[in-house]
Amino acid sequence: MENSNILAGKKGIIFGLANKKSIAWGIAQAMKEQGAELAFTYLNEALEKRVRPLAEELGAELILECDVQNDQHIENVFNEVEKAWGGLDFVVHSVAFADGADLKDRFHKTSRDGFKLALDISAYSLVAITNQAARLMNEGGSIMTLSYLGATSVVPNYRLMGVAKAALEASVRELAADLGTDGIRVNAISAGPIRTLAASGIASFKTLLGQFEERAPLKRLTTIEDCGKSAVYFASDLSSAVTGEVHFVDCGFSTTAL
Ligand code: 0WD
Repeated sequence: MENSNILAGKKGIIFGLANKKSIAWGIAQAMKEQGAELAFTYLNEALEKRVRPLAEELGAELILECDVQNDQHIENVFNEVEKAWGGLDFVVHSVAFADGADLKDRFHKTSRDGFKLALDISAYSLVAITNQAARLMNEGGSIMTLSYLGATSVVPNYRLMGVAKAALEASVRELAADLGTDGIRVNAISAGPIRTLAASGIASFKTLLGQFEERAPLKRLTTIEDCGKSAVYFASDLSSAVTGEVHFVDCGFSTTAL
């Protein structure tokens, strides 16, 4: 993407970078190119080894541990952001998880614990993060998350994650309504299927990609760079009147029936 400093002077934090295939990496690169200053979180020590060099490659100084199931971690992250920056302009929530066992079996066999885990990490975490982020967004701000078509339609093998994404999208609307008076916008980017670590938990993903490419109006797969460009729009003032929205970045796939 051409560098035109759309995000010059803006500071934001990205949750959910795992490696160079992550959607969060496409978003981080695009935002950096447009002049944003970025902070990152990593899930645990094992992931820190992979995330820290990537974050440093983009000039990040704040690189913090955050398991989004842990309220103390989330609070600590935003305390550190407050100390370093005093305020915050945007947040990227690019986190999801479900136990593989709960994605493989028939949906009605989903366990209570598996359901709670998937909804906690993939949907509630947006609410918990927004709660902390909002107190630092004194001049308004933009919060965005990543969703998928499985939130509103049945996609083969997506199962429990579809339910989690439905909760995530409903949370986007509620948060947008709640925080509008504070000038904080909350939106979701609904990405087409992309081969990442998270996607490897979905059975027959390769078949899904093939069908997607054939049916999508643009006749190609979605990339992390596509997501990055839309994320720049959401973080910037270009989307100043857009909130509570689920924005498809999927080569048009969601507009087709067959
Ligand atoms: O096709 C796809 N890949 C699509 C992904 C299509 C549409 C949407 N999405 C969504 C995902 O559901 C997710 O919300 O995009 C978001 C990012 O996913 P990704 O880039 O596809 O996958 P990945 O690179 O694996 O990043 C997700 C990361 C985790 O990676 P791993 O693979 O280690 O689980 O979410 C993070 C973790 O880094 N994560 C957590 N972070 C903090 N606390 C937690 C947690 N408890 N659990 C997972």
